[in-house]
Amino acid sequence: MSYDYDDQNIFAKILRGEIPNNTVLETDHTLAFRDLYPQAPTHVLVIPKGSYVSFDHFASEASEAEIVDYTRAIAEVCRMEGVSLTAGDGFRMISNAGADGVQEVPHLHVHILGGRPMGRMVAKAD
Ligand code: DGP
Repeated sequence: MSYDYDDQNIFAKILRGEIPNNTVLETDHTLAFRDLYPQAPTHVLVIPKGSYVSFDHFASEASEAEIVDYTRAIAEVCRMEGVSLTAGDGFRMISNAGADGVQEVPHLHVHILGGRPMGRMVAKAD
């Protein structure tokens, strides 16, 4: 079975410049921008420019250049935002996938959250 990518998702539109974003960092293969509905003092979304639905899709099919670029960009965002362990007090990184992961936007993104203690890792489902 292959991964199904919907190119009408909101982050695909951001990548095509069809809707605006508040960019934090752009590299060859990666875009980082502020979440529209921040849940912490730092809340940045980091996405690959390639068409990947989820982290497992990216990890299995992206090129090594994309994977290196994406991983390094995440570290750079943490440093720039002052939440890395070299520059601050830490962060939480979340990547939701699919229905059980409660993923709203079907383009791979990691949330970088910081600037306050994040509390428990996972809330109990109802
Ligand atoms: P997730 O549930 O992991 O798929 O989170 C999607 C996140 O995307 C959510 O925190 C809100 C954010 N978001 C949704 N639409 C937009 C948008 O148009 N611009 C930005 N910057 N963020 C958005």
